[in-house]
Amino acid sequence: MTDKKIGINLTRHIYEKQKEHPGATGELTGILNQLAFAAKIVSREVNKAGLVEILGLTGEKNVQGEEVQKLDDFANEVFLHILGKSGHFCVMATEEDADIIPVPNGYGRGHYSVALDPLDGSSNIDVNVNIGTIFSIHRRVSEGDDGCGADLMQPGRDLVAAGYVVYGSSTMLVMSTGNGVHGFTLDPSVGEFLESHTDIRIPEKGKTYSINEGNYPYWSTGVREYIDYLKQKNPESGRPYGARYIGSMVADMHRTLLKGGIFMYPADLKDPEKPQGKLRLLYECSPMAYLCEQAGGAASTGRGAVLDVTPVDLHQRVPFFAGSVHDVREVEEFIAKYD
Ligand code: AFP
Repeated sequence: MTDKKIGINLTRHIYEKQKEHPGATGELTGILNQLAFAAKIVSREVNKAGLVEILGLTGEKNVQGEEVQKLDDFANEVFLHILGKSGHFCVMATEEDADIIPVPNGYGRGHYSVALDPLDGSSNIDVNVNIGTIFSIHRRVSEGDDGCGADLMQPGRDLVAAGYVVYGSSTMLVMSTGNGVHGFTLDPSVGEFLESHTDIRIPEKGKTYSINEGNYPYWSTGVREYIDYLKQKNPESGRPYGARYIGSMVADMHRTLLKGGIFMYPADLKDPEKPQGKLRLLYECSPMAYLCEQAGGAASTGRGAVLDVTPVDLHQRVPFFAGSVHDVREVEEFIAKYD
């Protein structure tokens, strides 16, 4: 029998990567297994969402002031329950909770912190469009028993692992532990994530741009000039670019990782309360930036690498431009020139 016939599951992949690091304790393997387990539970619920009483709103708003969907709530509970009791973490944070989340008593504290967007793109749930989970894992920096905010508020450059799960035409887990980016597709018949995309590399230059163009009047001159430029006819440089925008970061970034191009959520003047755009640093931009760099791409705030931003707030937002190196450098040039 060959690996090709049976497939390599996530556990074996992580185990084999771990063997390349003689000092590894196996804790990261345990973490990724628990994340995969939680993702399977959420995937199961997402797949039958139209059939059971789980579509729609809970009637509450989250810390971001956004309407909470029932599935949002469910995914948040599942991830916190499973990760909180895994013994691997000292503290957690999610998009749904204003403050850091302590690990429940009686389950031990581990050497890592985790920040999560349990169900990103949730406004797409009710219309059966792809949604996802994003996770980022840092090694704890505090001492003592319980972890604290400092364990979470670390630059993306110091991540030890990050990834996402996309609940789409199939459920896929895409992650990196600093050795490239690898994708695993859930085989529901055996209940395992099987390696399907080894060492994902972003093409150096893309053909598509991905942005909510309805925000055009609210962007800076540099961003507007860049988007106008992408739409000009210039076959030698591959323009005009095609446009693709799902409005679900995981799905838009998944396409960008596999096919290249650029995904953007710039700063805009639409909402004075969100002058830095919409996307959150800790559990959206940092982990996606980590994956981009690991796949040979780039991720920028428009003025520097996202991974170099030191967080000052748990739910901080940053402008985000990510994907093919050529395209990210080009938007940076426009921003430097016009803004
Ligand atoms: P929701 O979770 O409210 O659907 O927001 C999704 C998201 O955070 C991210 O996944 C998208 O890329 C982005 O917002 C879409 O925002 P716009 O609707 O403003 O384009």
